[in-house]
Amino acid sequence: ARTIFLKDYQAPAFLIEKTELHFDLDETRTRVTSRLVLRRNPDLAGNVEDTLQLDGQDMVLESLRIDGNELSSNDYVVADESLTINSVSAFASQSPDAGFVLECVTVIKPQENTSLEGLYKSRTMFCTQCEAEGFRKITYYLDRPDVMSVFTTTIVADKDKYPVLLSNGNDIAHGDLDGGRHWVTWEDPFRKPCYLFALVAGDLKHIEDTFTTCSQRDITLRIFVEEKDLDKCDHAMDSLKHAMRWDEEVYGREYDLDIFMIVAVDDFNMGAMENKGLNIFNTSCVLANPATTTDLAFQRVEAVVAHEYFHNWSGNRVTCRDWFQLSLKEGFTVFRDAEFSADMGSRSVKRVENVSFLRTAQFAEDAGPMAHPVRPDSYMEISNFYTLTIYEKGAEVVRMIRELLGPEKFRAGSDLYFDRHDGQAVTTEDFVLAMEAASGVDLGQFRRWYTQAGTPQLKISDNYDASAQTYELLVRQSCPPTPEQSHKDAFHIPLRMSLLNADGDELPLVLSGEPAASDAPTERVLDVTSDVQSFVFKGVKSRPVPSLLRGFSAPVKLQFDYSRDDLLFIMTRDSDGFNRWSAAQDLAVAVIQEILQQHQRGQSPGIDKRLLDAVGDILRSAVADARGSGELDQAMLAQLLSLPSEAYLSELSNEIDVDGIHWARETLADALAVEHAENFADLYKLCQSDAPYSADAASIARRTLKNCCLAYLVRTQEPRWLEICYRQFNEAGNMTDADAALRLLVNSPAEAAQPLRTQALNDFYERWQHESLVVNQWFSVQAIASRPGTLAQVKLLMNHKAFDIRNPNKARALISAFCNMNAVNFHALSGEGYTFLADQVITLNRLNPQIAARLLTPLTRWQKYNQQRQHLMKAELERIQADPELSRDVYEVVSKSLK
Ligand code: B3K
Ligand code: ZN
Repeated sequence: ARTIFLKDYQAPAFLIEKTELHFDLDETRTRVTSRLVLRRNPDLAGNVEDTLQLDGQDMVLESLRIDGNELSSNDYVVADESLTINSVSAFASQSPDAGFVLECVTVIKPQENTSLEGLYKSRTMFCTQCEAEGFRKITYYLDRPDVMSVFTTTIVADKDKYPVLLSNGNDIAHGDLDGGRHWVTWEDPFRKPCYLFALVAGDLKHIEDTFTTCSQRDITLRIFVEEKDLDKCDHAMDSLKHAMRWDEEVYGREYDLDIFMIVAVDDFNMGAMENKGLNIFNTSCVLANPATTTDLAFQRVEAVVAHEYFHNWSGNRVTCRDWFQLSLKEGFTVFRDAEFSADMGSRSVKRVENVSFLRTAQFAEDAGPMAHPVRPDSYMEISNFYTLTIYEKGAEVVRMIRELLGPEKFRAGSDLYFDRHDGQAVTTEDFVLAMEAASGVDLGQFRRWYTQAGTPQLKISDNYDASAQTYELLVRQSCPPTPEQSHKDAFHIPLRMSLLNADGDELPLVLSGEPAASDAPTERVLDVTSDVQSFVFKGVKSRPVPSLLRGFSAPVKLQFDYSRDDLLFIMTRDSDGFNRWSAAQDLAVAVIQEILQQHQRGQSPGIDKRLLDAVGDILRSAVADARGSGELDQAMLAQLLSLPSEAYLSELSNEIDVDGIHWARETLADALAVEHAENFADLYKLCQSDAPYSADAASIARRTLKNCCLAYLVRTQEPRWLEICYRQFNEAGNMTDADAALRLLVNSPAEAAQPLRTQALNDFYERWQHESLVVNQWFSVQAIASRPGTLAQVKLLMNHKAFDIRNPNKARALISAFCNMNAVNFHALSGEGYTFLADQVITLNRLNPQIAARLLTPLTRWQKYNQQRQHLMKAELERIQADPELSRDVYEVVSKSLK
């Protein structure tokens, strides 16, 4: 298969000034007529290109004209993925420099399009997904983001079946036709690349609201859904208005069109898409209602609505020159949405959630065969590069820039970036240049974060000299090799830190060589730039405990030889909320690893009492707070009481002991439950509330903490707690509490749980069978149960009438949940988990290559398992590789992971 390289980038030889599309919608044969005004790109010196090659696939060409002159089949070549016109000037009525009109009629079959890319049917509606390269499945075009055009779109369809016809921009005309058909013409005044084009047609209902912008313009906001979902739109609408205001206040960005629309569709490959003025959402990322939606999903809706909205500036007004620059819009926009969520809820909890995710999943990607830089150098299939590295690590890179510039200069940098490049398709380099120009900060070495893959390691040791009253931090950085990059140069790492004295107070930080100052800062960002670097602080009167990498100021693995007492100290005394949590995690990791080693040596586990006691202290303060002032952040308490995930423990291992990790973590959790049952019970009761459901941060925090307590209580296996759990399931007034209880019943190994679980699962399905998103939850709850026999149950569920592998949400709910969130069963030594996944990948490879390639991920991580598992995993990868009709998507992932 071909590989595309960044170094081969060339500006387009032709530009498309104007794009007029006409869709005659029909399930089996949709006719697309396009009228493009093109001209030779005048910015390319000496451009005399006369051959025009357009992208296009899976369509039938009916006719082709240039300036009204019909081309015959001798005049062009149609290949699998392109249409080439050998000589434009042979047909154009004037020089191609001055412009010409290309008219093209093609026929496509939306009904047969299971890839969910291009124009397709989702249940009863038509919709599109064009990013990255889906527009080429709609008509022949220059399908690349640096070709920006003004679009006018006319949609013709049956009026009864498709009363609502939408595209980007403003509805400028509409009318009825004979035969029960009608039409609408939309015009988008903003130039855009075709990946931002969208079309929707269906029997949709909507809710409407208005937003008045900072310059007093009234914007119409509409959310379109199927009628049955009209009661699930309010939260998305609130989130949208919050996001619009926030972007004005924090980034000075105002919305530009007069209308902003969101449409919910059931069949969608990812979360949502930021098409200009017409965002298309996976139902799972827009619909929310207390009865059917968990708190987590409420928060996700808020974040995704904001993310897509923010793209209007970071992505649409300023877009990417080519797909290697994807993180330009994605990394920046994830950073923006994370800050938005932090402002809407609890800042430290948001950071904790983000960092947990990053250092579990993105670090694992960095350590795997698909590792790539934030700005990749090459790809086979761009769809495979919508990764955690592009999104999450890309966001961390932007965060580090803010760390280095400070918030004011960062804002000046983003203002300059938007101002300089409005209406342009640019690169990550342009972003960095704007940040440098506005701040005067040199980001020369910092650019390596864009070009070098892998997770840097920081090994820090210290040295206290009592007589000189100096304290040295010796920092060594290194970065393991990744595919195609064996050697790495030193990164520029912002290391936010502080030093704590025995009372937990922060010391003034004066580096040797600096003048002593009475107002020296107590927190600093050290610029780590060399492989080995020493920072010596003076005037340090006693040995301090360093608080390092505060707020996770860089996406690195930090190693410092803290004693457990140091960790306990940081956990309770550090003023940095993130580091308090991080120390608690490190302590729990150390204790779990100790239990695991004892287990591996055949010893019975001894659990460090200091951890048990520390959890007791947290619980007692939480109880006292809940009885009293209620000042503590209950979401943070829940985080502090949650043990590191099996996935994170696996990421930390050189060779993953799947069953050992599960066992050790369960052992510790069970011990905590038994030891502190009374406190958990008190806190569980104190967190009950009769108030009606609200999705505000404090209520979510309270429910999270309550359900965290219930989880420990169910671990005690006492029948009374199983009963209470079952009662919570039955009587819950919202999905968060019902779902939490159901998960606990499904996972409990207690004998008494078995009848309750069966009853609960049956009742749940019975009650929610008409809510497809809730049924998906029901699938995934069962798929992640660590009990033996789960795979057999998953296989049964694949035949359930509510399951459909063509629907990505369902495939994820069952297949992906089992393979990614159920390590003990997926990695069963029989190999049956691997075979199961390979079977599904082979099926999906033909139906939906993007989803197939994504599902494959857990098999590609074979390097981290023992010989026996490696062998079984590779055998399944080879079986997939032997499929003669492998899509480019799956081929790239399989071949790179077997290399
Ligand atoms: N930009 C889209 C992702 C498109 C994925 C294409 N395979 C959604 C987002 O990141 O906002
Ligand atoms: Zn995005």
